[in-house]
Amino acid sequence: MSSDSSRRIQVPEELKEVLLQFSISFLVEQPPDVIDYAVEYFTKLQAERPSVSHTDHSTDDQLSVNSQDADEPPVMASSRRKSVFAEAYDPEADDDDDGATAVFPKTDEQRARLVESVKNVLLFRSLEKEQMNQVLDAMFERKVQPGDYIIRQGDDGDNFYVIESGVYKVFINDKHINTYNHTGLFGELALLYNMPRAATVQAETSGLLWAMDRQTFRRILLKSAFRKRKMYEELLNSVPMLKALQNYERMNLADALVSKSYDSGERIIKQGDAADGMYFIEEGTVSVRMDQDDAEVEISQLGKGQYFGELALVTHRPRAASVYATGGVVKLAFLDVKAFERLLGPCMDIMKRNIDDYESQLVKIFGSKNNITDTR
Ligand code: 1OR
Ligand code: 1OR
Repeated sequence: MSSDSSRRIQVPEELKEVLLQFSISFLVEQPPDVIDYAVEYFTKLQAERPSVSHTDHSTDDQLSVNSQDADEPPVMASSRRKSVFAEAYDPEADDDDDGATAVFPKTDEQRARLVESVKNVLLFRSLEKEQMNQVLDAMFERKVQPGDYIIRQGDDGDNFYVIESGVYKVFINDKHINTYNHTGLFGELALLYNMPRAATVQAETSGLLWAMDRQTFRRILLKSAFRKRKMYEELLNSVPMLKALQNYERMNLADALVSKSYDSGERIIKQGDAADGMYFIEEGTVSVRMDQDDAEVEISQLGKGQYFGELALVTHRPRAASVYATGGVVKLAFLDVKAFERLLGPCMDIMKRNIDDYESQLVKIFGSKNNITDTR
């Protein structure tokens, strides 16, 4: 009967796969416009496929993790094969709030180790003291042996882990893509975006992890972490230099940023000072000025999507210039020097090239090299 055959419409596997991967990338990246993103995504996919073929695509074709151009967008989650179609996700509407969080009693010694391990966890940065205590209470210790699988790609997310010790390797489709050495965290993505595990994580050595269950993660951390990644997403996508980072690395950068505002005329950086971090401009403009014969000369103006304060961090020298807020309130995202060193390695070459530019400009403006980059 015809009604029978109409019920048997088959959705081709390839279509399912492509749409699933697109949806996951979309949800992870949260671009402002679905159509624009789709055009960009599929154009890229088309350009990247080796040849036109309708046969089975090996997932590796579509993944090519580390070998891509710096600016490719939709890579990150492309390997998730197992379904669980992540529905459009709004953490504000999310209500996982079901009673008290678990408390795992700890000895003083354990608690001290835990506090030490979470010290640099960026996701915890914006927590209030009370929330931080809840987080510490809810974490439990897990010992691992070499070869143990902590997370398997495609599984549903149960825990999120902070590393106290041990080396952990990350694989996507059996390809080694990342390594954690005795520090860091993993397993947050599946809990944050309500999606299957993006990668497999395996212990290379014995080690110690601090785990937090899904409920606690979602109750205490989800909204703040999600909001922050979302808030800085547009900014980070608009800074050309950061195209050298993978999407996942940009998310980690978002966790590390701290917002700061300055009124027009306020000094943000003083020439000659020691450096504690760098800035990305979210809104407004700044004026870069250099001391010259007892006066300050403006050498540059910078606006939205640009950055400054990197020079002293790269050269380990005092600030080469002063920077002032100009024209209305200036909103900046500050990255401290520790996070800079940990997270911006892949951008170092680009920054160094820009610094070479400063030097040639310096010669043009002042007629001589002012020692902005010479190391003593
Ligand atoms: P999860 O809950 O999805 C696997 O479980 C974890 O591996 C994941 O959270 C991250 O915490 C961690 N892309 C995706 N996940 C990664 C990556 C990664 N590295 C570590 N994890 N990439 C590596 C970036 C240097 C991007 C690969 C394209
Ligand atoms: P910083 O950490 O030394 C001052 O603090 C910042 O001003 C510096 O990092 C740069 O990010 C930014 N020469 C030196 N620093 C500059 C320059 C610059 N422009 C912006 N900064 N020049 C201007 C080139 C158009 C060359 C000097 C004439």
